[in-house]
Amino acid sequence: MQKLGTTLSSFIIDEQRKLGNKASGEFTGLLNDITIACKGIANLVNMGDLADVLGATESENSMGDVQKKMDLIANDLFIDALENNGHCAGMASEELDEVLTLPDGKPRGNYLVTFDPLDGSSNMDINMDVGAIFSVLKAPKGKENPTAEDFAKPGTEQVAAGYCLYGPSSMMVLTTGTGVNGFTLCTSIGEFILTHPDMKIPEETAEFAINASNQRFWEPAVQEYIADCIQGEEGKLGKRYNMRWVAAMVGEIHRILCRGGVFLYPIDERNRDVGGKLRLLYEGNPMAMIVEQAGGAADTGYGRIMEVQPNGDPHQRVPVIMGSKNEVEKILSYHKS
Ligand code: FDP
Repeated sequence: MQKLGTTLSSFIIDEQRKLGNKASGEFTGLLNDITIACKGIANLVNMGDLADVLGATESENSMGDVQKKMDLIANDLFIDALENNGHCAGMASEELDEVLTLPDGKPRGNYLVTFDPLDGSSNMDINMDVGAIFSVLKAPKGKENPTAEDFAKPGTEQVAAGYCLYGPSSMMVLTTGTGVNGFTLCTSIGEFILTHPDMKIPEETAEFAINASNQRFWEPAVQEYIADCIQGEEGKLGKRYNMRWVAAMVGEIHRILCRGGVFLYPIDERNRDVGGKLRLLYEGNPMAMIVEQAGGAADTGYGRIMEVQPNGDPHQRVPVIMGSKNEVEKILSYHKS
């Protein structure tokens, strides 16, 4: 007889049970809300043009990115799943200018959630990988409407982080601070099933991911490292490298979790004033927690991403270098020298 395996809900309940009578079930409920949003998004992403979700809108987000139709739909699905069940006290989304206050009368929970509801959305219209990234923080006690200041916590204070990859299959990858586990969506029963227990990033790699078209804008340390990778066996690093660029951070990090590698979105001349391209709260911190929990490293080039002190702007950006531990350390040695 075919077995169903461990579902994401039963896995989380089991994890919480290990905490004994300290667990109220609220955290389990919160992760369940996020899972429901991701299932809703997976369904529409899979339907593509049949669900009329491709193409751009006329609006831009606070960073000046043109919003895709599916950016807004995914954002609404996250909000809808999180604002009604009393597990969450406030949200911050890459697609919203300000942090979101729950409507009056809705029950408040003990957690704050930040999310990028559709990461890599420029892949949406070409039927390539996209994803959702989320991070969970503790909400301030007794505060009806948390503000941006309450979200300004370093990544070390996250209680959970995860992403959902919408690729050939949809996968939820989650950490609650005790390792990383991956679940594949079984579309016939509508459940995420544990398929990748205790994911670990190999420490060594010879694969890098960077948008090479930005090469002339990078800092000297990154220019030098990539030039040495391209030199292969003849270069200082003494081995042949491979390159990949999915153009969706979720896809890059998933590949790195599966077979190792490094992903770089460094600071460059054009984004130096704003601190980089990727967002600390929606991308940097959650992915750094996942990568570190899987045995990798995540750094800005100048320090651990999860120790960056947020400045209170929910859209703060950060340079990103993450993946296989020994390779990240190698890149950091270029920064030091
Ligand atoms: P996107 O703007 O399409 O949402 O979130 C930023 C991000 O994608 C990352 O997911 C991705 O790795 C990167 O930007 C792609 O950047 P390029 O436009 O430089 O390819």
